[in-house]
Amino acid sequence: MSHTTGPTRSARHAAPLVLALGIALLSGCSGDEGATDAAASSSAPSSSAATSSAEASTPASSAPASSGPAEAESETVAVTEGEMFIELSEDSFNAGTYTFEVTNTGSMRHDFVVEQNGEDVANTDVLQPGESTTLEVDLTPGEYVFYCSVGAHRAAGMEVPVTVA
Ligand SMILES: [Cu+2]
Repeated sequence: MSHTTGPTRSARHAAPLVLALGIALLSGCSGDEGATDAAASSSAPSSSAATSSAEASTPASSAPASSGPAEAESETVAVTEGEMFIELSEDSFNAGTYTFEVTNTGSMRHDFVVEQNGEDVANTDVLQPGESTTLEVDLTPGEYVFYCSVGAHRAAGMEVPVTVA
């Protein structure tokens, strides 16, 4: 009878080195200038809720890729539609809840449809020229296409492929 020896437990427990990278990208707010960075005692981004108020719709144009997941909050994305394009104020999407503010700036009717992995998951009503509306969508990781379903607009260019990380 063979008898195996008991497993030796090598409980290595290396304490993870936590690097607190406080990258505060303060895009210039309109109005109050000359606000110096008061990096006084804001440390420890622990599990407590980082309350960032001010749901200001600041379309940060081409912001650098933010490293690391931010807090899960609803984000507002401006969607501008016209003949024959769809323009987004955001070009990088992480999983979470988004509020799309869709504005039809064209002279034709357009709508806004969110397609995930080939299936429509949300859409607005058809917007008349000059109309706007909002659409709240929970984005999960995957491949999306934002498009207009009116006529042959999608084939004419009204589609934007989006990858949600
Ligand atoms: Cu359209």
